[in-house]
Amino acid sequence: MTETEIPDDHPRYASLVTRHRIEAGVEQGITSKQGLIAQGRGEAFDYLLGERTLPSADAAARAAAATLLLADRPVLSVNGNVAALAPSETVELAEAVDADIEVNLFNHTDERVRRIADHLREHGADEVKGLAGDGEIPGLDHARGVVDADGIEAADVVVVPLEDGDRAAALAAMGKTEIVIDLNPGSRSPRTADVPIIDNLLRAVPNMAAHARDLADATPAELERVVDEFDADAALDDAEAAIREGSFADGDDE
Ligand code: PTJ
Repeated sequence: MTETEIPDDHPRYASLVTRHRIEAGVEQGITSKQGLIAQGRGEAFDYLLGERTLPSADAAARAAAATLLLADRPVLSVNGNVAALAPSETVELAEAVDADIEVNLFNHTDERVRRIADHLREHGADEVKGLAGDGEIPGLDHARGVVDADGIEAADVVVVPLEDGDRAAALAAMGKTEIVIDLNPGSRSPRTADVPIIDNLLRAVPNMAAHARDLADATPAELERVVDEFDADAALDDAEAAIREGSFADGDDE
């Protein structure tokens, strides 16, 4: 079944579209095979969350948008899963907050960086960083620490969807303000983040862009208030409680 053949009244429509996009990403050489496994983990957590954006995740997306609007050099980091699942949404978010986009891979190959950069350009990106590889995240081995000197290395705020815990910690040690999107509230990366968004990136990225557009005319003081009112620990606890207390009753119709 192709994405256009999935009936949109299918009870698991969103999940089937997501699987299709990840599969297509692997076929196009954009997504790593490990990305399939990561997707499966994410899907399990999303299922337990009820495949919805919790109010606490919406507050996180708003705080993330405010943080990005206040930033001097914001960068959106894109890996093989993000590129396959939400290329246009990522480009729209970058436009809404005036951020750079950088391809940054856990399983780095130059070929995959190039393919992802081309894919993002096909979805409207003007400039895509990550091809220079002339900077580093200190404390990681070379392949996992390679970034662009005028991109992630110089950024003050980075959005790292689906980041691994080591790199999230290394970026925090560099003094970056981190916004992490991850469906697992127990994962080390959202626990390291200044703003953890416990939501599916397919919902979180457009939601951040919508909040950014809504906050476009806010003063710096108003944006700072949005950031200050957000409580990262409470958001993580809320997501964990939703997963632990959630009902399995609605999800058995696959
Ligand atoms: O393209 P690369 O080489 O950079 O590799 C990217 C992956 C994602 C394969 C790599 O970073 C990896 O192995 O990630 P992990 O350690 O498997 O972590 C993936 C995390 O993302 C898990 O906590 C999942 O719950 C979460 N996740 C998966 N899909 C989504 C998600 N979170 C939000 N939205 C999703 N769609």
